[in-house]
Amino acid sequence: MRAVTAFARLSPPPRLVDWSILALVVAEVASGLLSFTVGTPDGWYVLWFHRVAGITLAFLLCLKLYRVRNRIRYGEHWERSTALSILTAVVAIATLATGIAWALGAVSVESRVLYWTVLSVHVGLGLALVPLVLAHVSTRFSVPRRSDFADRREAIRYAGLFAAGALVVRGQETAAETFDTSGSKRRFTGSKPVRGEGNGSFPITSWVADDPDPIDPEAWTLSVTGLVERPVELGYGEIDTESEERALLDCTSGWYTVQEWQGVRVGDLLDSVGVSGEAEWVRFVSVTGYRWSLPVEEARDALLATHVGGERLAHGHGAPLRLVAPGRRGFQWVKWVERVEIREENDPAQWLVTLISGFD
Ligand code: HEM
Ligand SMILES: Nc1nc2c(c(=O)[nH]1)N[C@H]1C(S)=C(S)[C@@H](COP(=O)(O)O)O[C@H]1N2
Ligand SMILES: [Mo]
Repeated sequence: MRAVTAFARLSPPPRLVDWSILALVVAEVASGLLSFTVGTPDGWYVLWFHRVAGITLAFLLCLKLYRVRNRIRYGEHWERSTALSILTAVVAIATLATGIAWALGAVSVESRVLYWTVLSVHVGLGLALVPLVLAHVSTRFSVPRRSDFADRREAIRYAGLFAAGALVVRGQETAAETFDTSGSKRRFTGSKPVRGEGNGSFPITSWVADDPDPIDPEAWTLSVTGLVERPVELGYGEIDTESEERALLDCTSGWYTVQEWQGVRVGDLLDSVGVSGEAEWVRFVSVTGYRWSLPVEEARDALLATHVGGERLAHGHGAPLRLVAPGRRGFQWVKWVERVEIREENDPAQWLVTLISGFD
């Protein structure tokens, strides 16, 4: 108990705690979503910040809950906003708990809530937290004062909290490296390995709602159009399957797999149609409308795969043809590709399209 009191005495002033919780929630959602764009280890710091700020937020939340404990326990001054406050606290704790459980390896990729991994539940809770925290703050609005920020002691306290968060994260990593023999090693993105080869060895995942009917390869064609000299439309039999590449597919729902992919190198496809000088982007479009664009130079190294692990692609994995984009997160590996468009412009609307394609 004395330790708790000492901890509470270290606490920054209540108004400052409240505003920093809000700021950290916003920073967590921003860094969490930004982490979805990170596919190669040079973006490690986005995840590092997310983890450290998450632990710092957990400290601050403890301080805050300790401060308001009597109000909760005795139900003093129950108002309509009290229910909102409690809901906000529950969702905040659940967000932290799912994030920490994931990082600690307390749950695996196979632990599902309905269809979702615990990491996806974490993301959903995190998104729900934003409107809750904003509503909660607006019912108990107290404007921050200059003196809240001007105090050097407070700045030092906050730096200390953040440093403690960084120590916790480092300690967890060291402990995992030392004791974790269960093979639950995460990538720097937080994703956990799914082992095996071929169609049956990794999950079928749609970003949101894409679920087309199986495609008859005989009735399907691939068109290559846009800023090219000789647009073409290829049948399944005309797709070259000579290029092979071992590549890592890392889904934002928290799993990754390394597979041997086989198909046509996009660079070879581009050379066969003759790309014009203004070309900057290559857009891959699915039969469902789902699409993603890559810069031309990067696209050249990508593969349009017909096979995985020596087997013809299964429908769920994008047959007859799916994009394999090493270094990109899974949601950018467009499945069921039917159009390749060479363009001058990038395509910001792709973000929205991937979220809504598949809904009628
Ligand atoms: C809404 C968007 C969010 C996304 C996309 C997201 C994403 C992630 C990811 C990918 C991880 C796994 C990191 C790892 O295993 O190393 C993670 C962990 C974590 N997240 Fe989030 N998150 C979001 C929101 C939040 C929010 C709002 C909070 C805080 C309230 C939070 C707190 C945490 C914590 C504490 C961890 C575990 C850190 C650790 O112990 O290493 N996240 N999150
Ligand atoms: N057309 C289309 N392509 C898609 C998706 C989708 O929903 N529609 N999901 C993406 C996501 S989120 C991932 S992780 C990978 C998963 O590939 P898999 O189902 O072969 O494992 O496909 C990507 N390609
Ligand atoms: Mo994904």
